[in-house]
Amino acid sequence: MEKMFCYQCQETSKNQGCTVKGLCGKTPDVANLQDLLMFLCKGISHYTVRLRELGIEIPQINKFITDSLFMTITNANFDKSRFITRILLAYEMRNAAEERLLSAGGNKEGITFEGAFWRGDTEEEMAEKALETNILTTENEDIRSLRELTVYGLKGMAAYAEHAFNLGYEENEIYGFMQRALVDVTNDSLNVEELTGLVLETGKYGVQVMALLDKANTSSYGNPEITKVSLGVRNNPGILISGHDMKDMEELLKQTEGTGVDVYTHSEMLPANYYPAFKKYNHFAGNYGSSWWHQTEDFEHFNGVILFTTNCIVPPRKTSTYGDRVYTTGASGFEGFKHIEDRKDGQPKDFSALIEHAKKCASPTEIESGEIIGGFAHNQVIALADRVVDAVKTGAIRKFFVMGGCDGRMKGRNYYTEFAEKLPKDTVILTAGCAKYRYNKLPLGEINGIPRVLDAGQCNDSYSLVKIALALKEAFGLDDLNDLPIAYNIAWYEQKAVIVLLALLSLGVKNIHLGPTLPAFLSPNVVNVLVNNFGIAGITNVDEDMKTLLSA
Ligand code: SF4
Ligand code: SF3
Repeated sequence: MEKMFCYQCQETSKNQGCTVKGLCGKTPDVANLQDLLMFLCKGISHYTVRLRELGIEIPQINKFITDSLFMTITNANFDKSRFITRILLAYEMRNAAEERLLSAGGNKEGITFEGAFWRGDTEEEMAEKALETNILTTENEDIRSLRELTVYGLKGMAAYAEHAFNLGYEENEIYGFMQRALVDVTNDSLNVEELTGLVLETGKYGVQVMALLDKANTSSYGNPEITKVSLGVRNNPGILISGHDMKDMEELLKQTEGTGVDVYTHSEMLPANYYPAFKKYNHFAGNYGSSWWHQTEDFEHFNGVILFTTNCIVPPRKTSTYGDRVYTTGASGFEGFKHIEDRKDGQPKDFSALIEHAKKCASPTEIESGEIIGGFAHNQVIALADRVVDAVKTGAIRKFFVMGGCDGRMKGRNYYTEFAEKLPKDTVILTAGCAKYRYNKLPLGEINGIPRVLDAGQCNDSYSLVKIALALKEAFGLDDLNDLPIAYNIAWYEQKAVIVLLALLSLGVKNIHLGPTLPAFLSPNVVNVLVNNFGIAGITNVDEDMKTLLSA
């Protein structure tokens, strides 16, 4: 028997599955503990779904399940001890849900899913159960594929729900869906058609959660605005913040003000530079380095302290010198990195240890200079709508290319750099997510003052791209989003990209090209469903895809 099985990300071994150790660095024990945590979350959901029928919400459980899903996202958390603690907590949550159900007059008849009652306290028992219950035990590959597609969508959804929660925004309807879907993926009576429906429904809630997060971000920090972000360095010591969480960003900026420590963003935190509430801080120094997987180089040169608020963590190399300068918080974790505890009683997180640490560090070594421009989220682009529509009507802009999503290590991802370079000069790239680092520093120029790369923000800001597309549809008086001069050439890596993809499908977007490889968790039949109903396609080579996408 395999030591583990995981095929949730684009870099999965041989594009089939990691069975010995994760290519991401996830060890089999952590992989199995993550599987077990998912198994228990499904078990807890069997009770909460019934509780909800009685009108009862348990906020602590909603939060627990959301956080647990998020923690199992690729590259978020590698810390075995955190998963063991969480599994022990899951038993308590499950007991609490069961007791509440019975005391409210509900019943648990018919709950046969083992995760709703299994308990094993030793690590060995946990590992064994995880292997006995992991995804390979669903034998039918199409059912397995649709179940996992749903669960990965839920993981992405959970990430966005947690960021919104941190800003004081939540919707019980979203938690309700997540938990119902966790139950549905354990239901052996659901057939391929019904599960396909569940996948699409997941996309619908994906739109809802991204709208919620957009509201949370923009109400808290203002609408992103066009901003030139510095890529160089200053002379003070610095803290480099990575991940996606804006509440952490806010608290870090407040707590570092006047300390002589500058704050820089890395990878997916770059869009924090576009928010008015953050731009006002003089010690917010810009962006340092590139997308997540460059961290092994970037962190080495940064010299200061690094804070991970979420994925994507890469285990440091044996020869690296920065491990003791890295901190995690929230859903992220890594054995050997220090962890900053969650907020308690409405108080901010305490970043003082990190700030004191940073003061003792050397200032960052310059690895590049200059600026990049971003901040083209929906509000800003819609404010420019007249110019954009004019440019399309006069033919100055022939087509938009949505090239959002994730970056990754695979060599073939040079495709996206080459694609951006070869795009005709009368085309504009719309982007969100860390995929942009493949081309956002290229001199691609402008069209009538409109940059040829419009960065809307983080992966969750793909919602902005949808809002932009809807506004353009209206401006052009079209009935169908697919009649717009927009082509989709999206890169994926982890599960947030899965929820973004499902959200686009649920909005009726067709003919999305997805690369650099199609997900290993899509069975051939499921791929066929996606091809036949949505025109989904993989990528081939730059010239051919360019021809296809330009003529579509
Ligand atoms: Fe493998 Fe990706 Fe799973 Fe890591 S997250 S174990 S690389 S499939
Ligand atoms: Fe990137 Fe991890 Fe997906 Fe948020 S930071 S897009 S890969």
